[in-house]
Amino acid sequence: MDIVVFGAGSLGSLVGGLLAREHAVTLVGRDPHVAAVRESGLRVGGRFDFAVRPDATTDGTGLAADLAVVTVKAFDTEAAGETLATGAFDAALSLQNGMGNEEVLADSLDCPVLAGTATYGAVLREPGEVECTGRGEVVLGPRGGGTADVADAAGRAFGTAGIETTVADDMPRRLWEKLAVNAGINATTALARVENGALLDGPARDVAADAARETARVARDQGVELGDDEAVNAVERVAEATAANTSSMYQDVLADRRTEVEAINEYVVARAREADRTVPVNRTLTNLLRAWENGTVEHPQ
Ligand code: KPL
Repeated sequence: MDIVVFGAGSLGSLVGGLLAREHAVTLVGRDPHVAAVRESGLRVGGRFDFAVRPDATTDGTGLAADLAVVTVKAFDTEAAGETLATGAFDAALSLQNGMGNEEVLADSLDCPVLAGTATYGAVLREPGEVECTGRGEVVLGPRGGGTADVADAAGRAFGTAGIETTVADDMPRRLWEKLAVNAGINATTALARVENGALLDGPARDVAADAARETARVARDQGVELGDDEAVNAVERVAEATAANTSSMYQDVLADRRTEVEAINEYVVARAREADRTVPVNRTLTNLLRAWENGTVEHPQ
């Protein structure tokens, strides 16, 4: 399959590297990473140990492929959709944190857009080198009905590349469960400056569990059946599988970059407000991250 991976950050580089073992992959990202991949290939270390030579470019316009896998930060989704719309794809798949990314992509793209979640741990160690810090899984499926064959084909492409993949027909619930995982893990690890495994015991554990429980309650307000215990168990499962990982939000804080708090904890706060529900833990996490961004990041919004 011809696959474009749009967003060569940590997760995009890991997924792109794994896919490149079986498929013709083009990574779209930024220099100096793209320049290093073009010159010497992409090394995938940590839980894997191999090197591949995918195509790599900083210019995502006018590309064509069977599948576009979108791995950019949630706040860059609209721009990604507009750039991908200048090319031609049979299908697109969002593998991003936060909610509503598929809808944003579908506004720009003519092809079917699949929803997806990924719980692999990944850290870009240096240009041209990504480390897999935890084997998780990819879950993907149609956003609504009607694209099951497209989802099956994408699932097969991921599966043959050795990526643990489930094709699901209940993506709204899966996306809320992943939101609960990110609401629990990302802001907590970023603020406490700890790796994901620190949430398995110790003082930050309750913060993560409470943020996940609040998210599950808001999911139920939205008509999605996600139990409190399911959400907390999902946080624990992912924290265990990615114990050695620096969460993507902690990586952002370490690099003084804008975080995805708006698409994660702040999204939970906004949906809760609509249902007259208070979510104090998500609100506190949001406010602390926002305060840090306002004092550190040049243009947080
Ligand atoms: O999605 C992640 C992230 O860091 O953004 C997890 C799965 C929590 C891995 O750290």
